[in-house]
Amino acid sequence: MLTHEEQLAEFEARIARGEKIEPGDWMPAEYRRQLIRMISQHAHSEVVGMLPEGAWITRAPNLRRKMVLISKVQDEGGHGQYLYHAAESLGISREEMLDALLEGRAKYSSIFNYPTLNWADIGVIGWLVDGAAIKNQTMLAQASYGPYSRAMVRICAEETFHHKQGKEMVIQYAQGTPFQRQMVQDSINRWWWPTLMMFGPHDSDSPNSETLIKWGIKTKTNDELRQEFINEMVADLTAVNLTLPDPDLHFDEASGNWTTGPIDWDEFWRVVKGNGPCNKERLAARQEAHENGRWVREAMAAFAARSPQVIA
Ligand code: FAQ
Repeated sequence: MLTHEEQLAEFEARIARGEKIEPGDWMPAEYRRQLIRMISQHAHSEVVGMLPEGAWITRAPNLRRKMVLISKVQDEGGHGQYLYHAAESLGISREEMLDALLEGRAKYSSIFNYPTLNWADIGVIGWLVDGAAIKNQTMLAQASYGPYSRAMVRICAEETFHHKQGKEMVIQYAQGTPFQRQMVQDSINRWWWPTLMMFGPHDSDSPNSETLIKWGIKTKTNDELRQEFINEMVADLTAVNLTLPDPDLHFDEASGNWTTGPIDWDEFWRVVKGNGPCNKERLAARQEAHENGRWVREAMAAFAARSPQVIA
């Protein structure tokens, strides 16, 4: 029988060797807690993330755009499913996670509390928001917890398609009519700062990063990922003659990085704490969807009770 210290040493040695930790394996309680926290927040983000884009399905300008958007929104729902399953493998139930979301106790990504005000927002979400999500999730595909890392591999493949369709739209509108150009620039102006906030607080204000990095859940910090994203996006957006809403943005020769002005962390925390532009609307939409699906859950439960062998 190993002592706790010996189990911990063996667990950390496995992570150092690059082995995946699987659901039945021994793991410290704090590793399990961190993963449940992060994966459930991530699952909620995917599901709530369907709302801002879903609002434009009926207003898509043509059939091709409508089909792509429906398929993207459906993918996000599927990502939520993979992630809820990954979290369930750690011993939390789907009901517990959904109750926390529906009662307003759970966090989900700040970005989805902003409104989609024009059609170009759909392209900008694809290029910027999915771009930021992919940057983070490509890292998480290396996470030490097997079910999370495998879910990320699959999700990243689909997010890459989302990213490309967004990029195609933004480039087309940036080179389009004066109205299209103005529409896409307005969208960039509104989404740029909230997208940078998606990466989370600066490293000095990120209480979870140290533990996540120690146990191989994250391999890069919030600021490292944000900087990589900024460097790529400034180059890409300026190449299509779009501007960024930051008078302090400049290239720093010494570090080789694009440096932004200060991020408005008061706004970030307001949004995270439930007081962003759309928090109440998003929560109400999820509550309504949950209520409308009650009969499906009840029918499934009744069917399972009558025909357990079919369900098995
Ligand atoms: N929003 O100590 P840290 C997507 C919270 S998926 C809200 O730095 P950590 C797909 C954080 O939870 C996008 N809360 O935290 C899509 C913590 O609070 P807690 C979602 C935030 O975990 C695209 C506190 O602040 N992706 O977009 C945010 O080390 C298009 C202190 O922060 C993921 O969830 C935030 N932005 O780093 C769908 C990826 N940032 O829990 C539809 C997985 C921080 O202690 C359309 N998650 N907080 O009470 C992660 O990588 C990390 O959890 C971070 C935060 C990077 C989000």
